[in-house]
Amino acid sequence: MKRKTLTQYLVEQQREHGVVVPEVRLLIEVVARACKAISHAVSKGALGGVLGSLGTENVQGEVQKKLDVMSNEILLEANEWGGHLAAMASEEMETIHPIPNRYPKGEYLLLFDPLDGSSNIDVNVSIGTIFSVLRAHHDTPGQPVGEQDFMQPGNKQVASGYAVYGPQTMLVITVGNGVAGFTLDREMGSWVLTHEDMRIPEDTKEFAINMSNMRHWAPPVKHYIDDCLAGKTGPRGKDFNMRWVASMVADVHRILTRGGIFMYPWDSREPNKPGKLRLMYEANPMSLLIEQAGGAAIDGTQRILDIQPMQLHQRVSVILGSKNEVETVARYHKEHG
Ligand code: AHM
Ligand code: MG
Repeated sequence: MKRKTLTQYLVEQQREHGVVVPEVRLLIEVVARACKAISHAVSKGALGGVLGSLGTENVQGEVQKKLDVMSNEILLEANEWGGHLAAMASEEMETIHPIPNRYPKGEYLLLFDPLDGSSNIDVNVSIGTIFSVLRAHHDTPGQPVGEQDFMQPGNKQVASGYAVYGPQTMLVITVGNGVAGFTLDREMGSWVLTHEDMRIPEDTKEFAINMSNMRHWAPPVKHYIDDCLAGKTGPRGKDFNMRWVASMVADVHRILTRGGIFMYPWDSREPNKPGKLRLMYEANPMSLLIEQAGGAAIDGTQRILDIQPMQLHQRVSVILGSKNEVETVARYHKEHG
């Protein structure tokens, strides 16, 4: 059987479903090409001198790894010249990156977490790149695009996706018509459609959460996990299994493949922050994928995709995955409310 490539998939989405315009097709292909370059650097590891830290900090005060910075540069460089973007924003940059004047500008905005799961880089565990695409509703021609143009809820995303650098390198995307997964054929250098129409089972017996934070959780989350741990004879009536990779891409990829629930909830270590993960670079793109695959994504009480962002680097509590399980967690929040 001859398999489809990413280009074929996108052309079909454009022709048969009308969900992709040529600029977005180009945009996704360019992002995919950048992910190929990142994958190449990641796979070299110590041989390529890419492991370890740089000694610098990003805007959130996190120590940057060499690969965080390299991946950010690869994505910026790859996406600057194509003429399809107005500006970019990244977890690793303090403010937005408008397209330089030497290049033509387009109407789309690209946001990314260039290398997610940084704590796993040096230990050879799966990491990834997450991206989100918005349209710049920019009605003041001549005026440069500003941060304000990015302040759109996740339900306005035109496309989103991630690349996971694991035993295989895969690209998983949505352009608003379901979720498709591509595997990188390294010899051919092409993305091949291997996971058509990915769907998340509605029920699950598997959760992903960093259990070491248990004592800091809010009561509804603590109560929910306690009930899962109680197993067959407890209130949930079934035994649960647990997985935590500590790379959101890898944890979400597992859920897209076999169901489950992923949680990075608010906790009292940083009471003034709504959570650890970032709304614009992590929660929104992943929530769109999860919903497009039949799952659900909330912050505890509210649909993540409906949150109106106030800041580029805004954080959020994240609960996503199998639909019925996410609804169960929402119920625990209501009951404690
Ligand atoms: P990063 O973008 O700096 O890599 O941080 C995000 C990561 C997620 O991929 C993952 O779910 C979480 O942080 C892991 O956090 P922890 O180390 O607290 O388990
Ligand atoms: Mg991240």
